[in-house]
Amino acid sequence: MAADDKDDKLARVVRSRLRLRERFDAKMQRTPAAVDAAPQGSGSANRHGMPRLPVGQIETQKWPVLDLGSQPEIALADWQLVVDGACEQRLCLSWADFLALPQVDDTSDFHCVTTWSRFDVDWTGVRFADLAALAAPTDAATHVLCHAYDGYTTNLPLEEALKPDVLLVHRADNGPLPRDHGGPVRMITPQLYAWKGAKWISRIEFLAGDHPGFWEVRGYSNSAHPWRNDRYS
Ligand SMILES: Nc1nc2c(c(=O)[nH]1)N[C@H]1C(S)=C(S)[C@@H](COP(=O)(O)O)O[C@H]1N2
Ligand SMILES: [Mo]
Repeated sequence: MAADDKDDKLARVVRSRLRLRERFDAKMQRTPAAVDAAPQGSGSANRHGMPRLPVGQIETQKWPVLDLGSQPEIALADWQLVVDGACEQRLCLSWADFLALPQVDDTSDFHCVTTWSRFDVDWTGVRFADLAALAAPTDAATHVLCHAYDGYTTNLPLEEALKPDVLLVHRADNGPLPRDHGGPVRMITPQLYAWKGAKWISRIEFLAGDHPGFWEVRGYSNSAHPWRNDRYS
């Protein structure tokens, strides 16, 4: 790529990131996790000021597997992640493209709606916010619908998806993300119940409105805030 192109691209990504922050910062400050004055749970506060163990949860050292009955096997050579919909720049990332994006390590807790929580999972991956800046969602975009290789879908408002601990991870506990937990790549949403994080993620679709995903149309809560027992709708 010519140096000018590279500068242009970087300038566009920086602009896009600043615009996203401008558009969604206020909304982020109004999400359930940010406005909950009396979050329910036990234990000392996590880094977001929430009680470590959300109400109704039990800590487990194990890592149960939950899926729809199939665990797709995707060879890295065939893997791709599409980012499309209401955005200026459609992306279709190969495995090499994905690994070339800025990688972050983060440790966060994992809360499953079926009442188990796993503390301190070490993750490595790409921030959703970085991918979003590359794709540059249009001014109309308000939500994403995440699609997975097993046909699963789940929806998120952008003010949740853009939180800095929302990652597309390919490593967990210092090893490659195991296939049963969504490898090669899954999303994680540490401030929401874990069903909001699509395993075997294949496509992130920006939308100009909300579109409930697989569990959201089957009675799970759309907002999924663990510190309010916000499990079902
Ligand atoms: N593609 C896909 N992603 C998914 C699911 C699924 O069935 N398919 N289950 C969700 C649910 S209900 C939970 S609790 C978590 C479980 O993740 P784990 O199996 O790694 O514990 O993944 C979520 N993501
Ligand atoms: Mo779940």
